[in-house]
Amino acid sequence: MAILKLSDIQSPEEELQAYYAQLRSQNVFPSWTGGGISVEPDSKAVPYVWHWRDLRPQAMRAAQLVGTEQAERRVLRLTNPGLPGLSASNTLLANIQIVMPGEIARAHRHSASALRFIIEGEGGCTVVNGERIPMHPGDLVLTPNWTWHDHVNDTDQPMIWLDGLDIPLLRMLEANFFEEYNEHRQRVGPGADPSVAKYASGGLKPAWDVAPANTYSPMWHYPMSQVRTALERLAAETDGSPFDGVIFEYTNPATGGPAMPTIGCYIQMLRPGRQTRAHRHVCCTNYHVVEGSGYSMVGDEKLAWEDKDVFTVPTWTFHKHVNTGERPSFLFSFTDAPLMKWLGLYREQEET
Ligand code: GTQ
Ligand code: FE2
Repeated sequence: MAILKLSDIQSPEEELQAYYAQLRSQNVFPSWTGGGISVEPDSKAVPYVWHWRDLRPQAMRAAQLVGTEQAERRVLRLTNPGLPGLSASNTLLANIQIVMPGEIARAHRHSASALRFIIEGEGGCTVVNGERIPMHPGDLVLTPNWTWHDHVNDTDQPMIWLDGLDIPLLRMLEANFFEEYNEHRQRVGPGADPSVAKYASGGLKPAWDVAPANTYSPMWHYPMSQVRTALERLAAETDGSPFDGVIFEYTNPATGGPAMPTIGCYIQMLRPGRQTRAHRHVCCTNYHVVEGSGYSMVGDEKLAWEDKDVFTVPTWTFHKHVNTGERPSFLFSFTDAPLMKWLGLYREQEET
């Protein structure tokens, strides 16, 4: 393309357009024409709910169509309609993984941090750096940054869980590494559930223990049996937060900080008939309905949910939760809030 000489141009508009064309050819962009700083976050992601009644049959179908030999991981990636083909939320994936009886998902590690929240199946396991972690519904299992992990289903029922990963964030940071283990499975150490034995006794830890100076929690398993007891004990004492009801953060027992540097994990209980006040904050959040029924108002959308559904709240979007059922509702959620807080970017605002 011949570039017009500025001296040949008559109208100021033509001159400007010719100037922009010149800049483009030099790989320079006139910043005043767009793409600058917005007044507040404007997420491309939209409020959305995926229903378990749709997801479960498709997970079973995946298990018929694709073997764990063919797929490094046989997972269904939930994709936000505002982020087509990408991820459930801006920084964090929410995936459904199924491992059938007798199958294994082979050992590997990656710089992406991951969590698993067990939906279905009793007693399969994830092996994390040689520790065998049993998986039961409602359990949270961490496979943090660069820990070896494989999943083994030696039961006679399918194991299905929700995966949360920070892969979109790491892609943006260009920090994704991945490595295969030299065998399909890790050798498993003798402990039944060592990180639980060491750290899950709330306020107690082994006196000799020097937790490794990692950014992530040394406890990799938060069993639902303990979490439920703790929630019920807390609910007997307090209404909790006006915005979230009775809510716990899963913490790193060595520091009191978040479970992983890029992913904060929470569980909350909403009493029957209760609704929370609306607020918004600078973090995106994916929710999983452990049990219960109700809806959440997220921006202008009413997201109706029931047992095992997954829904997403984009960053800086007002949301409130309503339990319409006769049971308490339990919501698990994971967010990029720890990252925002460390970066000094976190804000919260109540809807007025
Ligand atoms: O189970 O190791 O959903 O590596 C995506 C990537 C799960 C896993 C996912 C993974 C895994
Ligand atoms: Fe993995």
